[in-house]
Amino acid sequence: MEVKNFQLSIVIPTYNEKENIELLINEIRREVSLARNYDIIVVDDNSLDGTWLKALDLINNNDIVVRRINFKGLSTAIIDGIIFSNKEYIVVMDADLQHPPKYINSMIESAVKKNADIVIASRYREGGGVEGWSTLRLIVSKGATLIAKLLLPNARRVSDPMSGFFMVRRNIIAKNLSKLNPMGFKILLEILERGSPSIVTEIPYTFRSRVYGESKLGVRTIIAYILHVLNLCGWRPIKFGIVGGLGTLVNLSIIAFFKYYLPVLASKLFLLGSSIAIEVSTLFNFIVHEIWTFKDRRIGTPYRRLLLFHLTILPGLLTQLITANIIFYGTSINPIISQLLGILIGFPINYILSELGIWKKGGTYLAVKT
Ligand SMILES: Nc1nc2c(ncn2[C@@H]2O[C@H](COP(=O)(O)OP(=O)(O)OP(=O)(O)O)[C@@H](O)[C@H]2O)c(=O)[nH]1
Ligand SMILES: [Mg+2]
Repeated sequence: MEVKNFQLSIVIPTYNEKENIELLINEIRREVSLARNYDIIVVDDNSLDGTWLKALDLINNNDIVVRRINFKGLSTAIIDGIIFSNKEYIVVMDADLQHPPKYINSMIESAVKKNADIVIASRYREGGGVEGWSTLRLIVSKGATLIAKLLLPNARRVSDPMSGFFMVRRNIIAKNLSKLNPMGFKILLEILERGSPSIVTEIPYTFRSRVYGESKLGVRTIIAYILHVLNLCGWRPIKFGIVGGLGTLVNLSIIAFFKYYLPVLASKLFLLGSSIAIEVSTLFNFIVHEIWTFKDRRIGTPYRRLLLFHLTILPGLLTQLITANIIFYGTSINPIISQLLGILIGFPINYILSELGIWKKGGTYLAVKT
């Protein structure tokens, strides 16, 4: 497709954005110069301030205002907006002027040039940024991005998987509608993981600060986000933790068995006894990870993974040992708590090495072009 024939809908989810929607629609009309043929779809969840009514006043013939009654939720609003479109590409953007419409022109250019399925407007690419964020807000955003990147292979491939400002080919949504579970706030993550896009590009942009209206971000949003990411990664870290706990039980049961039935292995030959217990529990953990935690990630030979798994135990154990000792000697806290903290800090190290090194994602990776 050429730039001049670009077919575009701009989907804007709104909740109590009466002051912003007028400014935004005017700015879109002024700034979006590359697409001649675009329409605007506002999806409002029956805002108390009557945003939908205001939007109805502002739209042209081809535009749509959807007023959802008894529905609430950002991601479902976006998906509903996309379903109303009949254009090849959709831009999704917030109503609160944080996503400057002028960048839609660069998104169109990038989509045409690279034949992209998704174009992400990224705050974290060189040339992009954020305006007016507190340090806390920056930490929350960076922390959330890091969690997504650790747990989700496609999120790892792009710089700003949490962006709310992006362009997507409508087909990606239409073809995968039954796979998408639009919970939470971050629909882009869902599309990256479940929409099977092949080509993704990114353009840098600067996120503006909100002038009118209130942010809907709060503790509930953060909890919903964590549940969303866990859902997308098949609850892998939780499974990993359960296996670790069971492995510890196996380890201790073997020592108990030796104590009663082979006392020599629990006294004079304790080094041998405890080595056997460690090895058996390591094998136990490995087998359960293979058939449960990472069953969809078995690429290459199992021997290679088994060897790597043995190697990764060491850094985790070392971290555990060092942390527990620093805490115990440094703060003279109860030794059980020190040990527990050691285990808690060793756990992510083990998990990360397993996720990134041993049971890596196989198959075709999404191509990121810039
Ligand atoms: N239709 C609909 N829109 C929503 C809902 N929640 C938020 N929105 C809209 O989604 C966009 C993003 O919401 P914001 O509250 O700005 O979230 P944010 O941009 O992550 O947070 P801030 O930076 O603090 O503004 C805005 O246009 C909101 O009006 C909802 O439940 N339904
Ligand atoms: Mg906002």
